[in-house]
Amino acid sequence: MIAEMRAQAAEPTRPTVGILGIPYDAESSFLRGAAAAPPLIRAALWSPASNTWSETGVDLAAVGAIVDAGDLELADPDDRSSGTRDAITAAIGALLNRGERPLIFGGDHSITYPVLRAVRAHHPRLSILHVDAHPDLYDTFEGDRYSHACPFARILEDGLVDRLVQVGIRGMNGHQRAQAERFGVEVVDMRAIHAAPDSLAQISFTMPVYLSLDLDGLDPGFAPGVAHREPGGLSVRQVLALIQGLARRPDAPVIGADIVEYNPTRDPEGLTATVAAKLAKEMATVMLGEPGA
Ligand SMILES: [Mn+2]
Repeated sequence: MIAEMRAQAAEPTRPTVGILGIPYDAESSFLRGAAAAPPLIRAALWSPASNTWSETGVDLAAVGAIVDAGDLELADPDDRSSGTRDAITAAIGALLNRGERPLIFGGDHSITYPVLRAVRAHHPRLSILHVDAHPDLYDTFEGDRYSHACPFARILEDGLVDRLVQVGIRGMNGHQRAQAERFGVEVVDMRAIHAAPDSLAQISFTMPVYLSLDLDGLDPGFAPGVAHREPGGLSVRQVLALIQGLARRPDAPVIGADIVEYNPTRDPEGLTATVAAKLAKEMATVMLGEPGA
């Protein structure tokens, strides 16, 4: 019996993806609404309008691929104190302790800092691939160090990541440029991508990767359901290729991901929920360790 268990433990097991919604938008600086996103992304993900297979041939409805922990119940959705952040860190820590790879539906982008506190505890070597129109590197925004404009400054200050690569940026200002230089952030902005489309395919990692995807990294023509629409962004296909490209490196597994800043109040046709779900399918697939395109 014991020998059998040892033999089973020695088998390489396929990871499981754990979905958790974090319905929190109290750190939004311009327009709240992202707290309502998780159930809508989930509904789009399993909508009968599409099937449950990823583009690279994985059935996400297969038993053991995805477990869904539902949405985090916050004591007070308006609470901007450390209590909320601690609750988020604890929830992700519990998910990681179960051996799952978190796929998080936000919420505004402020959640990524407390999420990374939990992820870092499990990954001594870690890169972040951050897709966004904005670098989110403010030291403080309107007096708030935990604003959704600040999470990557907090992550870097706390040493929660070894390498940060930002893609799709087109909202850089002087302060954030100085922050990017101070922290050694690698910025692949939209002008660079336009000048050399191959630059997206050149991005590669040699350690575990956490993918943080703000939907406003996409062009608002593809994903209008965001608070901070910034024209001139990525196409859905460019982001899909970026995600699928992460499957190329066995030494750089994708160990977690978030999709944040979906704002249903700006998405009357539900188009952006469909985009979020499409990206979530490919994210889950690379987290399962399946070969990419
Ligand atoms: Mn953004």
